[in-house]
Amino acid sequence: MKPVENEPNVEISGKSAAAPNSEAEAETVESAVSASISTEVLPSDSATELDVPALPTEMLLEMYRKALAIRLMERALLAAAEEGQIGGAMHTAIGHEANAVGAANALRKGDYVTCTYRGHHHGLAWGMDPGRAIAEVMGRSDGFAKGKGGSMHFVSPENGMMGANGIVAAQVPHAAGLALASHLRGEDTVAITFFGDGALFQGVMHETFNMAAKWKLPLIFYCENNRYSEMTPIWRTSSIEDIFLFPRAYGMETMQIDGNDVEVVHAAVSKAAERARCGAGPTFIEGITYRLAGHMAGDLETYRPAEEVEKQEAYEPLTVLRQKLTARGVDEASIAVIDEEVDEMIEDAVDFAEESPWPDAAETYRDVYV
Ligand SMILES: Cc1ncc(C[n+]2csc(CCOP(=O)(O)OP(=O)(O)O)c2C)c(N)n1
Ligand SMILES: [Mg+2]
Repeated sequence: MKPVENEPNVEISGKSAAAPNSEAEAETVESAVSASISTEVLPSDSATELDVPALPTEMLLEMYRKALAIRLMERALLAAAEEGQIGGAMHTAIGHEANAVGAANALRKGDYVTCTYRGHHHGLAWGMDPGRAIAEVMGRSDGFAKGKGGSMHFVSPENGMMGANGIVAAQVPHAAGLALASHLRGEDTVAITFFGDGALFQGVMHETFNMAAKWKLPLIFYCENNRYSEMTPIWRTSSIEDIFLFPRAYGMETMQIDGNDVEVVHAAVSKAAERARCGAGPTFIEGITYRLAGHMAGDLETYRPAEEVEKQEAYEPLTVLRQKLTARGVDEASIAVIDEEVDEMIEDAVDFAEESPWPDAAETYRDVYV
């Protein structure tokens, strides 16, 4: 087990790097910024050796289209939030796209997903329509939950998207419930649950690890390790760097992979799904990734240096995908055509959402359990 490296000589006080979101507080986190996360963009030496078959070019093109749609939708949502069009907190998954797209393509229609408040990418990867998705985040009546769920409660059961959750780790036992239901009904449906590195230290994670491993539930635990919990770098919260080693204590198969490469994610999730469907139980996957935008709309990002973000931008999911496509003979012009089509599709989706009416006041008490 590897201890956290590069642990900087920063005194941990009550006022840590966890609350640096105002100019006035920026100074207090200066020391933390100068000793931010390791800027490695790839998994550590402990990364799992995985057989990664090359996916057909047609599939890669579809994945590129989807990942780009997610990216452009997220950028549009950030802009809308800045214009004051979105109520409440809004977190984007800019930089995390490959985790969602690679996983969704490795699973079947009908397989379930649950995720964090940073889950728009999972929604789109699971087939949610961008126009209705944006409408939901904007609180409009054409949204998937009639505008009543918003970003933090992104949900679309008809697409297998069983819910985002604003409570860190709460979506994880929900997925175990879905996996248990599938098991009890004798179905071969798999559930996958996405969570962040920060969720790993919630008690409910460990209760779920134990139960899922003991009952051999058809469940995939997928940690999108972006190495920050809100504004706190991972070295402040974890005693070891390779967090995929934690669930091994529960007798679970684990993998640490490159979460910025759709083919690697696809290979890992395919393997985990195969195990789940044949009754071999859950698998824990740690996808190393990076959040290129702030933790949420309005984040001043005073807790990390710009150079760190720049370094990660050189190895982000869309760049990796474009390089793969070029290496397989897809020319720049064909990629530019896709870029234009997806751009237009997201512009239309934004227009649709903006034109969608506000929910009727009478909706307030509908769909509410008493
Ligand atoms: C139970 C609970 N505690 C604290 C919070 C406040 N909070 C919101 S996001 C977050 C950080 C989570 O980090 P991570 O799991 O790494 O996910 P990321 O945001 O990096 O995707 C925290 C602590 C919360 N929402 N729920
Ligand atoms: Mg995180």
